Amino acid sequence: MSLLSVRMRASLGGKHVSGAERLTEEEFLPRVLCELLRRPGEHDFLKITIDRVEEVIETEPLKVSSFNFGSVEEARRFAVSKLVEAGVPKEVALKGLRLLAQGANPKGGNMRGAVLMDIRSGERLENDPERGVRTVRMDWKGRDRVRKFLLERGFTERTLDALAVATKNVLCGVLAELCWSDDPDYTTGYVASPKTGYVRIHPLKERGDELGGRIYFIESERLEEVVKCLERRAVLLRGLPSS
Ligand code: PML
Repeated sequence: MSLLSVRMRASLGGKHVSGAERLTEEEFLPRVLCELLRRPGEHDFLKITIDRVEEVIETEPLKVSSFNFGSVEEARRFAVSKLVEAGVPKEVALKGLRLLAQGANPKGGNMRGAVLMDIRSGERLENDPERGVRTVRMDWKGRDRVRKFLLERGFTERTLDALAVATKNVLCGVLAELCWSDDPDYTTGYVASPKTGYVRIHPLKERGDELGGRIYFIESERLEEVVKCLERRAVLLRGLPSS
């Protein structure tokens, strides 16, 4: 099946404000473009990249579970326990958590992409620690139907996108992921892994906190192969999410 990969990035005053990924058949491209152009809110720069992908892998989404806590501290403790369940040594999980909490960009603040962390030693593996790595070229088959399904059950559009990212990551060899948003108003994050599925955790940060991002725990020997898959392979999620 030949599909088009469509990527949108928008920023305001040099700061990233919105991004989106779609895999679409050519006949639906005008509709997808209109939707992506409506999405970013206030911005002064917007870039859309389109390229054709010849090979697409289909997979089912990770199973979803949700947990609510009374404080960020409790929620973070739970996130660490889920990372440990996924096979991350506790000290490495704590290192990942601290990094996200203090801003993983060595120049301060957030990174543009994800941190790659060796699951055994906690060493950072990305070539460019400001940019990190981006999971791209993934989407839902029947996106509108899945979106409606999730929104009706109290999930958000962010869950739709993040579940696609997390599922593709697992397929590419990411052994565990920790994520929370850099949006100061969005405090739900998640841990994802083949073992735990997609575990939504609330609240992983305080409202108003602008720090966030993603840590991918991987085996350093597989670095090249994992990055190539995250950046190049096209993945379509099929079916509705289940718990
Ligand atoms: C969820 O609600 O399922 C968690 C989504 C995390 C989104 C992270 C992001 O968009 O930056």
